[in-house]
Amino acid sequence: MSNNNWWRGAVIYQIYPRSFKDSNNDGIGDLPGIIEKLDYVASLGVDAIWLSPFFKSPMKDYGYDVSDYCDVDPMFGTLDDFDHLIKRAHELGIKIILDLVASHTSDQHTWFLESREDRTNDKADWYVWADPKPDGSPPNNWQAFFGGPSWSYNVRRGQYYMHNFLESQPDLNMHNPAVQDAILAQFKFWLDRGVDGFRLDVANCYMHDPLLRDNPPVDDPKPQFFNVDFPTPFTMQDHIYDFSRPENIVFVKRIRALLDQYDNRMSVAEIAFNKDGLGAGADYTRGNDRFHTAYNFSLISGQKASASYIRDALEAYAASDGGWPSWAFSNHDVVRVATRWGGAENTDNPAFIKMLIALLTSLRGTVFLYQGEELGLPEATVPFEKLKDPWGVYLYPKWQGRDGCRTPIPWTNDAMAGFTGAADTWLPIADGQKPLNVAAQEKDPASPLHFTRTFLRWRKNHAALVSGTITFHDTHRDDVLAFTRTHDGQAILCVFNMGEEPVDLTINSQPVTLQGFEAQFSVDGSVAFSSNP
Ligand code: TEU
Ligand code: CA
Repeated sequence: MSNNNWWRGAVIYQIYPRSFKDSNNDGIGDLPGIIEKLDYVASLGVDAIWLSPFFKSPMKDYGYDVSDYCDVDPMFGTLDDFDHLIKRAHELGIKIILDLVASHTSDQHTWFLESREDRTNDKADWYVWADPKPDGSPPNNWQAFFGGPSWSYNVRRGQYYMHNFLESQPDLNMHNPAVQDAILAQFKFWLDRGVDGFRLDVANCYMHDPLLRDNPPVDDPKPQFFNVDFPTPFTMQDHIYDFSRPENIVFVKRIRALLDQYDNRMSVAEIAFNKDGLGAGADYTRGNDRFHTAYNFSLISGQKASASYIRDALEAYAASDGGWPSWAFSNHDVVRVATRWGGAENTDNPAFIKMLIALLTSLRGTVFLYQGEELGLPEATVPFEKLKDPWGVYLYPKWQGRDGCRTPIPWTNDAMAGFTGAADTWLPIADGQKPLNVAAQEKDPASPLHFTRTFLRWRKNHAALVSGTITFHDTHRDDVLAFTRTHDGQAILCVFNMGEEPVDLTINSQPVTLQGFEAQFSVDGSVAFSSNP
């Protein structure tokens, strides 16, 4: 049966393959490990899986530096393993979305190895090359997100190449139509293999400013990311790329046209570092010929659970002329929501965790649940000697980087948490996460894991929660969020108490009583579901 809109209101489970399940005891998760756990994923009631990159890679950015888009890195398995994975997932009714990192490649990709040879080879302008200034310094003042200049010198060509991230992640020159064609061919490889869609890594970084203009200086050295004072005297993005560069949208339309040649495929764009924040991605999703949806950053950057914050983010996006929204509280780049919003007091309060799961999956949009979020895993603390994320190593101790959300999933209470038979893992198993292991939660009917299953099943039977409209209500307090979702005459009042004290209030002239951290759903004036019955 054809359902081109399956992704609207879908719950998509993000798997970070290195840390999900290790099948061959080398301490690193892999595709056969994911296959072993597909029944578990299906049991949650999610619709699809977003797989973070498993392509061939020197792993300088843990897979976001691809050296061959059309092969599986041996660390993760083989193409055969991938075929088994997708076949089994489809049997279980789960779609598979791949993470395509098209803005840059690894410096070990054959395209780059060829491009850097000289100034005249076939791929000479597949990357962003520029001559030094007369004094030998980089062509302009652009700064890389992961620190230092965006330019690295290559002796063979006597030129600099541009990279938004690591020196080992050279930026493709997407202004070159041959490069666009080559990237589209990589998409096609996976579409033909049956994948259901793509998450497009930094899709707004595809096009740089061809005039290579300097970025303006930062007026006052204000924090730029993660409330960390990012050490650069220049704004990083202004002229590197522009969120609505006409050439970028032209390329986006080519990607969409390719997807539209297949049935039921979707695209979700990561529009990162977007200065207009709340309206993230509108330009990229407007109409029917751009991306299907864009991953909204508003709720993964907030520092506490706040009704006004969440409402503002959803209303601001709705007021933009963007397409269907996508929301997440956690991913492999940010502090896990249990810690970020829970703080020291509530991180491990199951009632708080359940309320968050209900809240995320009740928002109007497609929602992304990050592995371990269904368990309520807190952020791990990884000691400096064990940090892997180059960004964290660079900014430590101001910021410990992205490893705290990337530690292995605790499946059991065994020494190695049932993740691996090896004596050591690529990132340590977090002690603080172990008590929340899957086996323990399976035994506890009151666990966040059981709640996730129960709620997602209930949600599926209530179309208003999947695809209904959303209307917010004034609660006059920042710890209570309330909205109604409506579809086909069915209206569900959804109320979330984000504080630990019980509350009594009137919403839409209906009296509502909530326990601490309760998520409550009412149909026709009576409570139909509660996270804290
Ligand atoms: O992320 C882009 C990126 O750096 C942001 O997600 C950033 O972490 C966020 O805006 C902070 O608020 C993507 C991948 O998700 C990331 O893992 C890669 O390192 C990066 O691209 C480079 O490919
Ligand atoms: Ca392994």
